[in-house]
Amino acid sequence: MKAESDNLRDIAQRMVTRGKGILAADESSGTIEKRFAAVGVESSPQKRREYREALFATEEALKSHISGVILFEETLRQHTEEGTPLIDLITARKVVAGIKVDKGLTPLEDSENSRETRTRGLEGLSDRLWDYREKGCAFAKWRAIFTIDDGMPSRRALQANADGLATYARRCQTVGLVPIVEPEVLMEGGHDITRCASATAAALRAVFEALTQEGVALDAVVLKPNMVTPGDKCRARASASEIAAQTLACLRENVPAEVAGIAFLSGGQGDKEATENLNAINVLAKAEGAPWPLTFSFGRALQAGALRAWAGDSANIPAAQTAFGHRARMNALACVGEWSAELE
Ligand code: 5MM
Repeated sequence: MKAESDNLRDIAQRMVTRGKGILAADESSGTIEKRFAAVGVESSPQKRREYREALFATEEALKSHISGVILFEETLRQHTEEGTPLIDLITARKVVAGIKVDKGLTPLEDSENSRETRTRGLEGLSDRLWDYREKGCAFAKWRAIFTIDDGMPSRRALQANADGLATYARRCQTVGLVPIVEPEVLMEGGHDITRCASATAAALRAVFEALTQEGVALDAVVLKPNMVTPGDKCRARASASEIAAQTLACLRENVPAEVAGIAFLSGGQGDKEATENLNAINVLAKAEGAPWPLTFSFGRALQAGALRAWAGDSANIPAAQTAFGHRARMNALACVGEWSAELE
């Protein structure tokens, strides 16, 4: 029988298979409500099931371009009309299923700045992890966020969130689940790309220090960071090649080579924009070398077209699947630096 550590490494390797990426479909109730409202759909358990079932049943996308799917807890309990658990649609296509296990954000205690947060969810986590594993999950996800502004991210926010991520990651590995570690430096703000690079570096340094102290096996961790970009309100925009150069430099300096792989979040970038940036990162990584696979774990940038095409009408499911399949293929090409605008 394989040792648990070999199993964890195998799962992590599957999650970052070259030429594939992860679908983040783990929007919590509040977030999916906002996403649905943007296309005029009222969120209900039935609508959430219909939409997510459509994504998971997109045969070609899941078989060829998707390595893993992150679920929200509710989805783990949902079934198709025929009674098949939704998670089976994923695993039947040899895609790894995982789950968001954090419980969202809460204001950071003792912080001078009321906008800083830490992530909740450690209480009772180990019991929940055993349960998720039994229900077919092979990995978990925990997201911490960092805001850029005067004095932010503060030392305290960096430390508290890094500690939370490390405790979560250690508990995951003890239970036999691969942790996705997601320290997201938010794109909101007027900061320039250099400021994003220094905040991202500070977040990554704090996270890897905490993971190491906690004894987390880095070869069984998937890192889900932001790309290094200017803030959304910054006038000085950056080209894809500048974003790629800044992102790779920041990762090289702050992410140990043992980490199994890097799966970027999209963070509010447009869908084609995120694909173009991911492609530029991989073109550069091919030229200069990088120790990890560099792939995607997009939510919005993978689903925007599908959501618009579906717009809450079951008659539109084939169109939504076509849109999702296309986006997944474009991002899969970007993971190996083979995307080009003409393919759109
Ligand atoms: C899909 O959304 C995930 C859950 O978000 P909430 O807890 O806010 O509901 C989120 O963690 C997501 O996986 C990441 O932010 C990446 O998604 P984007 O849209 O930034 O690629």
